[in-house]
Amino acid sequence: MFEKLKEKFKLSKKEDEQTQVIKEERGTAMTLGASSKDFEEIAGNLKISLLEADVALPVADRISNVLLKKLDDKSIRLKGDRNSVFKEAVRSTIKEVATVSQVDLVDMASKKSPFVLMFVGMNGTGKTTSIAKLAETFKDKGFYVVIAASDTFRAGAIEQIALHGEKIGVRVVKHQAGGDPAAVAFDAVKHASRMEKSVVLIDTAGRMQNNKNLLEEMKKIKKISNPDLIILTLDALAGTDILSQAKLFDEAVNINGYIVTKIDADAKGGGIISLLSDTKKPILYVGTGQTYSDFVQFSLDWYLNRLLN
Ligand SMILES: Nc1nc2c(ncn2[C@@H]2O[C@H](COP(=O)(O)OP(=O)(O)OP(=O)(O)O)[C@@H](O)[C@H]2O)c(=O)[nH]1
Ligand SMILES: [Mg+2]
Repeated sequence: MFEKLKEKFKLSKKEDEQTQVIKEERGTAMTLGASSKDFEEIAGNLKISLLEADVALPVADRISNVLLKKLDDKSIRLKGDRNSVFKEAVRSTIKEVATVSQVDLVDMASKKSPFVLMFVGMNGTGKTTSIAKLAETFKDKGFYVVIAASDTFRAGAIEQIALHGEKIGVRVVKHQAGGDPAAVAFDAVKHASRMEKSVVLIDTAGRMQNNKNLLEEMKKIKKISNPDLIILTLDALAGTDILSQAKLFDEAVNINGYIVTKIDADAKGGGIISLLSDTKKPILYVGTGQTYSDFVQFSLDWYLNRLLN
């Protein structure tokens, strides 16, 4: 990932001139000694690379401006060769615009029972799969997990989540297909409230931007189940579109955090940077494949290591 970005850490000068770009300062730290023109070229190249990696334009602008400022005021003083200096410059710049305070779901769940999470998102973004992965995570930590099969809309959805429940060994509360999804969520919360250390994961139907009925239904599920957090699943492959999805769902039900799925299949990786930088809401987990264990608690350092190394 970010192959082009790595390429563009290089200045267009000859190698012997380039070594002049870094000069030693006080015998220990290196500082960048290139001209403003070089800095503009570096920041401009970074912006192009970010756009190619699916970072949204205003966010790419913001990041390249922050980098330019850091280079200009020489606030970047790092040890190492030129490439690692630039890499660290890019890393610290992205961190400056994309750091969001992290939320630990397991920790939150240990403080409140039942801990209720409602999952929303567009069709096929990975709600059901992520719920299964999270169910296993909570079960492994000793929680009593209840899944609410509140996608009563799509044919086969109830059977799909019931099968996951069977495989993982957690309870799935379900009604018949076409039933009221809010009633299913209500029953699941009621059942869980009789158990200690319990977690409720509410699966919901996938909805498109233009589907008013399903958007209204989502608000009703929220009202009746009163979730502690509403989590939006986003498919990394949607690229820059994930920002508009995040805004749409946030306007409808107020999103608390994200799960970004399919990052194993996303060669670009920039959508996550836009999402964090623009919305300042946390990414809780990322999906890295189709099996239950392909699920990683998100941290920006982990992600940047993946992108830049
Ligand atoms: N490679 C990969 N595939 C994933 C990941 N998460 C989910 N999938 C796949 O994406 C497809 C859709 O996943 P679902 O969990 O059914 O998505 P959904 O949001 O519940 O879909 P609807 O209920 O139809 O709205 C399935 O084939 C999953 O196996 C992931 O992290 N990586
Ligand atoms: Mg589903």
